[in-house]
Amino acid sequence: MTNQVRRTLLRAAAAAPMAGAFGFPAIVRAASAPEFVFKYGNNLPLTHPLNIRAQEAANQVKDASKGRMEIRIFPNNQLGGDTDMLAQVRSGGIEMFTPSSLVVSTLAPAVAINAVGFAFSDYDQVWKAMDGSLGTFARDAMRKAGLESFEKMWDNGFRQTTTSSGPIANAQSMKGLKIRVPVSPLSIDMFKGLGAAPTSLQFSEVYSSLQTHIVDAQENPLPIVQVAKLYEVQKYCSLTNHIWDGYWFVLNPRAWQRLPKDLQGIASDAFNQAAVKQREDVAKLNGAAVADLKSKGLAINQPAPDTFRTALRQAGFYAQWKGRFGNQAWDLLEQTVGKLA
Ligand code: X2X
Repeated sequence: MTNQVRRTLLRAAAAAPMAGAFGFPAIVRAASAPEFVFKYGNNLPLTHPLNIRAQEAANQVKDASKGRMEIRIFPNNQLGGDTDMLAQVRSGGIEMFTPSSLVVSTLAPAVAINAVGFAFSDYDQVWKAMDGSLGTFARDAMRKAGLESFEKMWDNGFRQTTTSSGPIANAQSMKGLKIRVPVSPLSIDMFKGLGAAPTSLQFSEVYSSLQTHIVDAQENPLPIVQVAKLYEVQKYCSLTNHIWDGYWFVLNPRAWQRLPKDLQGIASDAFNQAAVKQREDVAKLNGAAVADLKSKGLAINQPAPDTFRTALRQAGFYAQWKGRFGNQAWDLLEQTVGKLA
């Protein structure tokens, strides 16, 4: 029994001196049960800033709502992989989920617009776009596909390439590389455009598929290479910076609409504030990650970005995806990053 439960029981006992051993649990439940319980699933280990800040936000919601609302976190693919959680949050099996926009794009293709290869050059550009009209555009597209979302996006990071086979020095080194990418048509297409042999797998499969050499490479931001311990099953890390990726905090729309306005306000304030702090955490981790991963045995190199962009242009990648995303999304992206195609 936790201290909290013990105290609650004692308080209930004091308030109901006549209750027998049997009536007692019912009184406890009535006194302490939250009116709204939201289950929140994600794909990352508890040590990632996404989980640390989400837990803080959940605590804040519990306090500010005086216990009326509780958010229970299920980290690390406990409820299934991304594809499963995306289905659950749409059906209402869970109320909250943080998919990468790459993953949302299987449902609402235009939402992956932030992940166009080599579009963003730095975080100033990223947050200007995602806190501005590109973010609004993506949230509208998700709403049309049956998902509410909080306003602030959470950071995953600039994606880097790790391999067990050799460093990526330029676009040539991608030739034939067996690389795992998320379940995302954009990622598959981009790596095909670079001449690699990409395979889509959910994140829950990544460590084991690298370990058993089903694939030789994967690509993720450095904090994920750290917290998921991918350095144990990879030798090289090339700072390709090919995609900027972030997490949308999505909600089941019916569960969201059932929440009274005051609780909606408490929850969105808590999670939007937590998102901003989480972005700072990831920035700090990025600053220290190269040294840390070197000390864990990864050989790190910095390829020049130009050969990649050129290879993608020649493969027709930008022209094709401009068509697939549509002019509105593409123009909004180019407003921040400049001409791509
Ligand atoms: O699956 C991945 O690689 C991850 C963890 O970055 C995403 O959620 C897209």
